[in-house]
Amino acid sequence: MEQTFLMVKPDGVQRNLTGEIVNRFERKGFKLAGAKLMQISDELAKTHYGEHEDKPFFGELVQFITSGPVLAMVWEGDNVIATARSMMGKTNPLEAAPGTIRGDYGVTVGKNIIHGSDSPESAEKEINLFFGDNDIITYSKQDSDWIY
Ligand code: DAT
Ligand code: MG
Repeated sequence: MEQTFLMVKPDGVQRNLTGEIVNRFERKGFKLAGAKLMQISDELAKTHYGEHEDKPFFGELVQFITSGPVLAMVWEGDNVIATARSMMGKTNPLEAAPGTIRGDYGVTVGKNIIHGSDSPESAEKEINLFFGDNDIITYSKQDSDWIY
């Protein structure tokens, strides 16, 4: 089944939104396959956001994502990559629809609460960057027959 990498950013952790965010994906019907609270190093931040290294906001982005603990997670389910992106809302919270995480809780593009992989390629890359094979749990849940 498809997996994606989701991360509650430092602002989400500080603002006590981790429970709310986990709750949304759990209640949607997705399955948590891995999670860890971690402090991202400068090196990991630069690798993770490597596609943005030429952007004017890159320095600010790296500084922000390393400014406090994040909750890194792997979530699993049918079409979880695209569905999680739509549950997150647009990058700029001002454009994110109400009902989405960024639309409900964010105000600025710099502090937009959550990261989510944007394609199968980035999901694979990001999961491998943040998690080892032993950190990801394969298990069955009793609700799956009521979701699929
Ligand atoms: P997303 O996080 O929706 O995948 P992205 O990959 O384009 O968005 O950018 C990564 C992060 O960089 C984004 O979550 C917030 C920050 N960012 C993007 N555009 C920005 C901008 N114009 N000014 C400041 N920060 C920005
Ligand atoms: Mg992105």
